Amino acid sequence: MNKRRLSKQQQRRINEQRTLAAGESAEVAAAHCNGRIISHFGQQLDVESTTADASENPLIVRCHQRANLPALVTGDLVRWEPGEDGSGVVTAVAERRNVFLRPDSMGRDKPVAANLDVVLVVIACVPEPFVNLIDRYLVAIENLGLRAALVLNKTDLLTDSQADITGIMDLYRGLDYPVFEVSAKTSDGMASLQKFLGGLTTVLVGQSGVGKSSLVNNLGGQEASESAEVGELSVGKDKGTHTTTTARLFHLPNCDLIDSPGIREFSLAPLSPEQVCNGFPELRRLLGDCKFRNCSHRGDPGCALIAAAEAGDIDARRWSSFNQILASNES
Ligand SMILES: Nc1nc2c(ncn2[C@@H]2O[C@H](COP(=O)(O)OP(=O)(O)OP(=O)(O)O)[C@@H](O)[C@H]2O)c(=O)[nH]1
Ligand SMILES: [Mg+2]
Ligand SMILES: [Zn+2]
Repeated sequence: MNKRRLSKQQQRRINEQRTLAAGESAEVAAAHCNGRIISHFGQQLDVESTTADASENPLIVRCHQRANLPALVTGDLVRWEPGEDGSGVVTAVAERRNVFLRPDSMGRDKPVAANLDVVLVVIACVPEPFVNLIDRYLVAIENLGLRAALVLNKTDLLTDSQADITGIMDLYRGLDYPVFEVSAKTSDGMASLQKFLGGLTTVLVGQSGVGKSSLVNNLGGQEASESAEVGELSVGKDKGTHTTTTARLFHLPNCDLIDSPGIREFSLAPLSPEQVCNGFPELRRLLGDCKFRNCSHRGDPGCALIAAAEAGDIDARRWSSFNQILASNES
């Protein structure tokens, strides 16, 4: 036997790699796909078949992925083949339209979900929200070219002493982010959130315990075929208990939602001063006005950003988180 002749299987693999290496547009590559990743568990993936009748009766197959593929995430469009034991194998992935990344505990960027229309940053009256955490999310989202929206959940728990929380929401409204104030418990405000999400694929992100999974369940309604697991806050500490452990895509009557595991900290991967500016729309528009093109915005003469902040044109909370993020990138 001629050893240099490729087996059919090898030939097919090479063809697949060629398809990917050619850098096809997402549409063309996606046309070759027959599945979408709806969840992943370590080395295994749950792939939903997107071929005929799948919307009527979705076929979900537990798959492995070929070793030559990059790390796949929920929302990825893939090509898969049935295996011998009822499981399947993912053989190719479509070019991603976009991907939401966040750093792991070692500071390395890890993909969370792909092919998104919106990243919904969820905060709640409990656990207490921080402008700085919201801003770090927004900087990451803006720099990935994704669209951000904000939800304040648990408004049923809002007390008179928490007026600053509604002030925070007004701050982001003033910056033109879509902002919603809701209660997944009482359904207050949910109708306008549902309308906004219509027809879109959205990933929900935010601290553990803010109610991301509860929002998914509320939006899924009574007839939802499956629900996301919800966990109580820790007793005495009002902190989330990391109930959701993997990003999972839910098909809801009018939209697709990806529930993601909550986090305690969101530290950004290293960014240049320009990238940090990019994450603040009210500062981004001043960028060209600094005296020096390579202005660090940290005390350089003729800095348009500092001038605007000193003139009171930039909200003090935002200016403080901008400087914190710049400082964290200097070390
Ligand atoms: N009072 C009130 N409690 C809520 C609301 N939404 C969620 N909760 C409660 O908040 C707790 C946490 O909810 P989850 O939905 O598990 O929060 P999560 O953001 O998915 O948390 P992780 O999966 O750990 O990231 C649960 O006890 C929920 O019942 C709300 O609108 N009002
Ligand atoms: Mg959850
Ligand atoms: Zn400057």
